Amino acid sequence: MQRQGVGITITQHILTQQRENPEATGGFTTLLNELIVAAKVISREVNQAGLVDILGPTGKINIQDEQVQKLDIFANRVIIERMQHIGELWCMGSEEDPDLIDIPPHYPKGDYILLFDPLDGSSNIDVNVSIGTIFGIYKRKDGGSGSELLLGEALQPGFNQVAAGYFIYGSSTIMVYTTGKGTGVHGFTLFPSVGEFLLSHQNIKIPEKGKIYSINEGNYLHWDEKTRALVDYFKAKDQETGRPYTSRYVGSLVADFHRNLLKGGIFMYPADNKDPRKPSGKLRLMIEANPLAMVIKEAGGYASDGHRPILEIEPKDLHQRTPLYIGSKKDVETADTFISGQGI
Ligand code: FDP
Repeated sequence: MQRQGVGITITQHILTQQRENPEATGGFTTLLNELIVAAKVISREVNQAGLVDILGPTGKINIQDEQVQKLDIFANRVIIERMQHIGELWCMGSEEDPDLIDIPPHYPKGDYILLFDPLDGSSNIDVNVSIGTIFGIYKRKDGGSGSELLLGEALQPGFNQVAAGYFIYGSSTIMVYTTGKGTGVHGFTLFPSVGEFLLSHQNIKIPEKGKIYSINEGNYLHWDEKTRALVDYFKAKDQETGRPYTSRYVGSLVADFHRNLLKGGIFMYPADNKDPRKPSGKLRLMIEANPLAMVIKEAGGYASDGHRPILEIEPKDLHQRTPLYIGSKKDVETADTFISGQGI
């Protein structure tokens, strides 16, 4: 029953889902609850950006060859420190760390694997544009019984995720998550005065076809002809198919994704020849693409690398990159037609 004047809290929602699953032990609920606490701490710090000395780069370069911002480091540390003690995790993997992060020996271990991007869209930190935390949760592969931390146990295709979602630190702080299998995608908004995430977006469904295309068009000259033809298609005039689409690109994946999830449309980060070390584009399969692909699938949309569903890609590396086309089902199918076929 909904409590008068408060609404459904995220904890209430997770507990209800747990009760509906007879096999649930409560461990997963503990895991999500602790992640939510970490996000509240990050949200508080993001809201203070500019007031305290947490803006700006540290001068360090992370393993993705990007400037590490101070808030990135803070968010990474908060998540690791909050999650390592709960006794539910086998290990973690972060965008900021080259290798899997083991659980310190003085804490108990569990069977879940948490992969996360602590602060996505970090180039937007200094300019008050929305940023976010992305997470995907897996279970240790069947048969993984030894205590040694093996990368092979964590490298699983996205369809093995048991939950995925993101927090967006924007005009308000919102958490969107799904546990898949038809349970739906739900959004919760942080009520600062209550200190709780309250259900604000129940069972989100993305329109089958949208009107927005999101891509960094400054890379146009670095794309192959198929990619250029695809983007030209969305910009071309055609009344019957509702073109031209509107262009919207924030440059924070989580913000661009969230807008398109609610309004419909397609986000694209294709392969390009900008940097020979990153021929598959910029985004990471395990830490960015897979969690959002699980969310979009559950919301009725689709995610692909232009040739196959993102969720079916067998990962070879924790930090491997992938082209990403994600959003309304029909728009992503159009992208596939251009990228892997002859176009329309
Ligand atoms: P950022 O480098 O600011 O952290 O994956 C990182 C990401 O942002 C995404 O959030 C965003 O969609 C993309 O990179 C932006 O890349 P471009 O600047 O190349 O458009």
